[in-house]
Amino acid sequence: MALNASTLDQLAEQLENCQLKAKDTLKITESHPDMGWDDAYAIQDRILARKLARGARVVGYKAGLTSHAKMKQMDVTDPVFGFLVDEFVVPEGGEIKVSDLIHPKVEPEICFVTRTELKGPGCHIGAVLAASDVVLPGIEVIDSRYRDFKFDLKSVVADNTSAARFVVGGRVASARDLDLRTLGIVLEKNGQPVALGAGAAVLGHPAAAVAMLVNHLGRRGKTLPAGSLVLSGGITEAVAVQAGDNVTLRIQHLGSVSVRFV
Ligand code: 0L1
Ligand code: MG
Repeated sequence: MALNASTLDQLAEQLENCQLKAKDTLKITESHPDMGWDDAYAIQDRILARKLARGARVVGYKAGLTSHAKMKQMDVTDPVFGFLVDEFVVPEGGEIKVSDLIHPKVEPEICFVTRTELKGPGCHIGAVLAASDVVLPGIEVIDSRYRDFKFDLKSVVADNTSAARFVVGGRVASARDLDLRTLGIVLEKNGQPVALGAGAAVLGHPAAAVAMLVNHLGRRGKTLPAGSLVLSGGITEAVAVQAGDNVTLRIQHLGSVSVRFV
C-alpha cells in the first residue's frame, strides 16, 4: 500500500462527506498520485465501515464499467466493483431528490439475486447461473463525487464506483430460463426512448460480470453471500437526468421499472 492508515481514513471521510452533502471534489489521485489499487479498495472499505458504524446494512454489490458503451464513454478498459447499502435503495416508482445528488445519471441494468454463496477464484458464468435465484430489471443512479465526472479508475474505485441510488422492478424471472444475452432493453426518459441495447452488451453475458465480481471478492478473501443483490453493470452508456424527469426501463420478459426525479 502506498498510503498510510490515517490518509486512507481521511480520504474515506472526504469522499463520504461529498456523497452525503452532495458536494463535488477533485479526483483524489491529483493529491495522491502514487495511490495503488489496494489503497483505492481500502478507501472504499473504509467508506463502508463508516456507514456500517451508523447502522447501514449491505444489500449487495455492483459491477461497473462492464459494457463497451460505458468503457468508451469513460475511456477505460476494466470493470470496477462497489458495494450497495440500504441507504441507496429507492422503491419502485419512487422519487429521487436531485438536490441530494451532484450530477446524477441513470444506467439500465440486469440485476441478480443469489440463492447460495458464491466463492472465487474460478467462478464462471455457469456457477453464477446455478447459484442465482432470479433476475430482475434495475435502474442504477450513479453520481460521481468528482467534478464534471472527471476521474481515473483508482479514484472511481475509492468513490465506491459512483454508487448513489438504485431501484429494481417487482417482476422477476428465473436466471436459468432466459437467454440473458438476447434480452432487449429500452430506457425511456419522459416517454421517449433514449438508449437501446441487449444483455450481451455486458461482457458478452451479464453473469460474466457477476463472476468477475465474485473472483474479485475472492482475491480479497471475501465471498458473495446468499441473498445478495448484484447490479451487473450498465447495458448502455449512462444518461444524465434532472428534476422533472421520469425514467422507465423496459426489459424483455422482465417487465419494467420506473423512477421519478424531483
Ligand atoms: O456503475 C457504473 O458503471 C459506474 C462506474 C463508475 C464510473 C461512472 O461514474 O460512470
Ligand atoms: Mg452501473
